[in-house]
Amino acid sequence: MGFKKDFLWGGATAANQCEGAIDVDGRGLANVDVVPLGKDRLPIITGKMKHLAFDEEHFYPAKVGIDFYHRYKEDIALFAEMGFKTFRLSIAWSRIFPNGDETTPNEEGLKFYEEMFKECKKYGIEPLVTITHFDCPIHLIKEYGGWRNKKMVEFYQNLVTAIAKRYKGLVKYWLTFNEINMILHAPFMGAGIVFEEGENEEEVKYQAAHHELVASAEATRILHEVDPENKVGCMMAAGDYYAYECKPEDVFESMKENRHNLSLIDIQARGYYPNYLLKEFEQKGLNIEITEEDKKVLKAHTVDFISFSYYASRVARAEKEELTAGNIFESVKNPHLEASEWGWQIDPLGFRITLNTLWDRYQKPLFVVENGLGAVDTPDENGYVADDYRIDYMARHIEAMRDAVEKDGVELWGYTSWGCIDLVSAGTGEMKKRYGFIYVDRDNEGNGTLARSKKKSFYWYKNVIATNGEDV
Ligand code: P53
Repeated sequence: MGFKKDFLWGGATAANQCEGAIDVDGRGLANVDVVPLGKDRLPIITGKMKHLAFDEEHFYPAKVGIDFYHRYKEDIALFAEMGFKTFRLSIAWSRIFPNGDETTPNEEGLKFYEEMFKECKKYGIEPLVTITHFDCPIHLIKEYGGWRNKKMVEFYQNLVTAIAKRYKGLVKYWLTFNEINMILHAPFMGAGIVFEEGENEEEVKYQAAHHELVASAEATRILHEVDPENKVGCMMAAGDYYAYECKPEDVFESMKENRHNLSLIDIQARGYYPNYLLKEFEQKGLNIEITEEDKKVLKAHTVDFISFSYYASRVARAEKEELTAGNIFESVKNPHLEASEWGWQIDPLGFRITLNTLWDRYQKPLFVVENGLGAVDTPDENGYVADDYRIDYMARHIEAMRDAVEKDGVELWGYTSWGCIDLVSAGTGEMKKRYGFIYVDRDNEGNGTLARSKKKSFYWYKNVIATNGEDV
């Protein structure tokens, strides 16, 4: 027996990477709107370069995205044709609270997602909702400094209360923060953080992370209170670190890297700070404010399930050299693996290993909410994309996932592949780094008709779902 009968197959997106329509129906400006394509993107998303408004010299892919805001009905119909059981999307905070600190939500924003959820339900598709996927209203960054400020917890609770009440009965599966550990790598994207000259960046990041952790626990409380049927998950960018060699120094390094990556999930899953992290704060002299009340909240409202993205495994080595290129997550190159065109190391067995690590560590149900291959697609003269490379990547990963379930006994609720329809890359802002089963006619510079067409993988994934992952 492989996947359970009601396994949730589907695909995943995020508001800022597909919706566009950033200034309609009362939506406020968000951090993710003003991150441009090009060489300034990395310093901006990592909080090193302050950039909180549009200018003439950059191109801003989020302005239009793939125009999902206006085309979601057509797109959801295509997802339904593939047989999706679930669709992961995120709510743009600034559609609901344009500035973030209002007390009354924007009705047009609430209405938009309500319609979208109803559209999903029409086809029997269960929405899987990320409350925050790298977005933060710009006003909250300018006025409060983003998640470095504890007031954010309150604003986030207002958001959660509004959507929990409004979408009761329409949405059952919720994720609090997308890739919460991304805050340690790309803090502007993860937490609206822009560093000030000379400040202790690690302290700022962990303080912001602490606020998100408390907010996540409060969200779990609210969602459970509003509807005991709600299932609330955390979400991390996963991928185990291997030791480069079997020498103890490399093994120790890999243990440290894995802990670094898992630390915030340890807290969301278990309800308390792990000793190794508290010791690290102490040794580095990081002064993180954690109140007794915070500790109670964290303890009382742990998550129901663990969700994660998996694209690649990583390697740790005591002597650091030969880092892979173009990644937010730095890793030593693994000589045994091939990499994608963007340098992400392809490792299906690593997926099985990571699934086992998370299951063994937390003993909570898992949900794979991102996986896939970012690649350049070249349509033929008829506009058709024969993406065998993507099919190959996904087939091998789905097989590895099946082994984790069937042979290792991992409890897994579902699988949503990343960017089921082509969308803007979070890391690079490119359109040409595509993940979809559905091709979108748009290029890096914004040329194209935005028309949708089915790739070869569309038909392949349809069959995967129809056979419940048996025939890949
Ligand atoms: P892109 C880096 C490493 C792992 C996951 O990424 C990451 C990133 C950010 O680049 O993000 C997740 O688009 C994220 C999605 C993102 C996806 O991975 O850079 O949750 O928003 O699009 C793929 O190829």
